[in-house]
Amino acid sequence: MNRELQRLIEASNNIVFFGGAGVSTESGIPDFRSPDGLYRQKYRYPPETMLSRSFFDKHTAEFYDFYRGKMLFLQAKPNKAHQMLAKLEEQGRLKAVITQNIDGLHQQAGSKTVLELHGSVLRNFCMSCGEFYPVSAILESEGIPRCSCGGIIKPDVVLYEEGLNNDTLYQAVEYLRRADMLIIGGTSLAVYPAAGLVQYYRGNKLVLINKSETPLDNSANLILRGLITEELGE
Ligand code: CNA
Repeated sequence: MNRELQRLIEASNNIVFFGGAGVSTESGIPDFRSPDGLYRQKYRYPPETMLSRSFFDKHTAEFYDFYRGKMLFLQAKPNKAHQMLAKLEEQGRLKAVITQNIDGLHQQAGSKTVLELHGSVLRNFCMSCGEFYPVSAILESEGIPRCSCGGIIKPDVVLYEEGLNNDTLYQAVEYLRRADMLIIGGTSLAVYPAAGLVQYYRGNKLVLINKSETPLDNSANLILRGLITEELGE
């Protein structure tokens, strides 16, 4: 772990971590905006379109082709950054992980308080009767995944044009308001309203770990440009 970051962590007991896709790239899951990210690849439509609610409603089969191939990485394992966050929580220093990720890797690493702003690929529901389905129901089906009642199964993932869960937002704001240290990592801070949440942190220990520039660089007390597993990991 970076020495200065370690010093700040050791002087804190109410840390919140706010992260994004960059936390999981070293687990083999591509992010959106890195040079090898999903947004730099060519598809028939831009990824924002293919991951939008109106695309899901109008072109459901095509949505699932894209989703199965590009959003589901079920073999991925937590990396050293996920593991360190779980350890800091176990030590009582870290109170919550607020994530834009939908991959479930924080929980797999042992984190307990994980606020998933954009949902999770691991939870799926029938749009007609509400029946729960594991991700295997999406992966193992062809075309449009259907419930036994005939309804369409939809991942519990927030698509573009959809709102965020209000309870999750409220909890995130509460954790951020109370935090004595905020570590932001692996996010371009480009996706709203999620990125706007970090404004609720009012303290003077704001650490940014990101390979590339972010709109918050000027406000950070410490900026680390290395890989998140090296800056934060053991
Ligand atoms: P983003 O916009 O793709 O930004 C990722 C940021 O992380 C970039 O600025 C990179 O420079 C940086 N980065 C990438 N790898 C590393 C690394 N190893 N160490 C340090 N920095 C790194 O992704 P955001 O999360 O900001 O955007 C929000 C979207 C992406 C959310 O809606 C997510 O649901 C969505 N997403 C999630 C996943 C996932 O669950 N793993 C994967 C791809 C996209």
